[in-house]
Amino acid sequence: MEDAMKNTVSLSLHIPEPAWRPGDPVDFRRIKVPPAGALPRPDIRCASEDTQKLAHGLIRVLDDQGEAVGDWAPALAPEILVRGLRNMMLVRAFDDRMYRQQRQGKTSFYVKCSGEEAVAVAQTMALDDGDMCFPTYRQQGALITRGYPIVEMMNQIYSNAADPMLGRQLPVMYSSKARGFFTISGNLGTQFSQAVGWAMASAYKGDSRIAYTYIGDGSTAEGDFHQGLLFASVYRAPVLLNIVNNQWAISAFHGIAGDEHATFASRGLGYGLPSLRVDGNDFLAVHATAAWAAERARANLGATLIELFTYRASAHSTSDDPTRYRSAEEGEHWPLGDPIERLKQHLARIGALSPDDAAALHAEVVEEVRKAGREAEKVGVFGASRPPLQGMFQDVYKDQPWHLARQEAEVLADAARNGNA
Ligand SMILES: Cc1ncc(C[n+]2csc(CCOP(=O)(O)OP(=O)(O)O)c2C)c(N)n1
Ligand SMILES: [Mg+2]
Repeated sequence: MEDAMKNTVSLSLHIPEPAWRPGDPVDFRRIKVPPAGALPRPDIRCASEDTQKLAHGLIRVLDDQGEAVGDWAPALAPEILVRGLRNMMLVRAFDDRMYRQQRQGKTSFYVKCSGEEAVAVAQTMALDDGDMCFPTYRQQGALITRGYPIVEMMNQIYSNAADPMLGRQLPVMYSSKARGFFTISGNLGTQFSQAVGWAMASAYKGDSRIAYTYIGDGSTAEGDFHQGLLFASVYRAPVLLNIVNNQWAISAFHGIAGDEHATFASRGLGYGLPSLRVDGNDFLAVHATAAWAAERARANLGATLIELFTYRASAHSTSDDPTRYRSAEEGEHWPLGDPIERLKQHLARIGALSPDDAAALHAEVVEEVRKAGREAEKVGVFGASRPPLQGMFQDVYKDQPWHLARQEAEVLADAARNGNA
């Protein structure tokens, strides 16, 4: 009897590994890219289980020729699409410049969102300005789309005397109450449950504003993600819950966060949430699905989980060298293309923007970024100028506690003695 219960094979642990490492050939054939327009757009009153195919498939609107096809194709005016293109171009030009500035020692740290611009830009354009964004460090596109001055972002990146965060945040961790952009936190995942809490409060107060939030593929492995989904489902919180699956979490590939057997979007089905998996490099698909989820939230139908399937085209941050863990050719082989090039192709096809006009638009945003850069650099770059010393004591507590008041007085007296005030 005892023998019969013994294992006949020795156990082995499965540790997910990426299909290739630097030096290996790149082969993205495992990624199934369904034709654009193939998936239906259900009624917003649909149940979670009606979205099974949408959670396991991939919603796409733009086909290979740049034509918008299928039920999800949004009826957007060409001017709005051109504005979307401009916003994405501006984000990319901003990222490129700030990355270079870090290499020149003008800031300590920078994070690009190259290849993922459609995610924040298209969604923010699909929502109302009063809706509250709970971003990660890769959604600078939301802030730029809402018209926050890029020179203010640069002042923060340079940690200079005009830094709107007064030196209390990392360079890229922006915050803007006026633009409905919740303070970015370095503690991954926290914004997910905070967004759900904010959305619950909005509903509890009978307000009309909804929330939208983002989490990276790697960060879905944090408990905050699951807590967020549960509360959002139980209380039908009016919130868009986005997973940005850019395939990498620094050097860890998506499989280690658990998408080898089921898509990230399908996590939502277990919580009874309608769930969509979307081509994140397709501006029209991102816009259309966000608008659908927003309509559900505004009709008191609750939260939607959206996986935005995309590719992190650049390094994780200026502190990272991706050639050490992924093939340098990966980006060229990415099967879903580039969001800016795809929207440009569509605009040319519908006769809304010629390639020459697109080139002029690009030159215009590069100049806009350069001008803002000059203005910020006049105030000072990292090390040459700094936020006021008192800044670190401000806005930390509503009423300053006695011990901080004492520390502030000591620091200021010390600075005055040393001529650093
Ligand atoms: C709680 C926590 N754990 C770990 C880190 C370190 N860290 C910073 S970014 C990052 C990778 C996140 O990857 P992902 O969630 O996929 O987002 P992406 O950077 O790809 O946008 C890690 C592990 C952190 N900041 N916070
Ligand atoms: Mg990631």
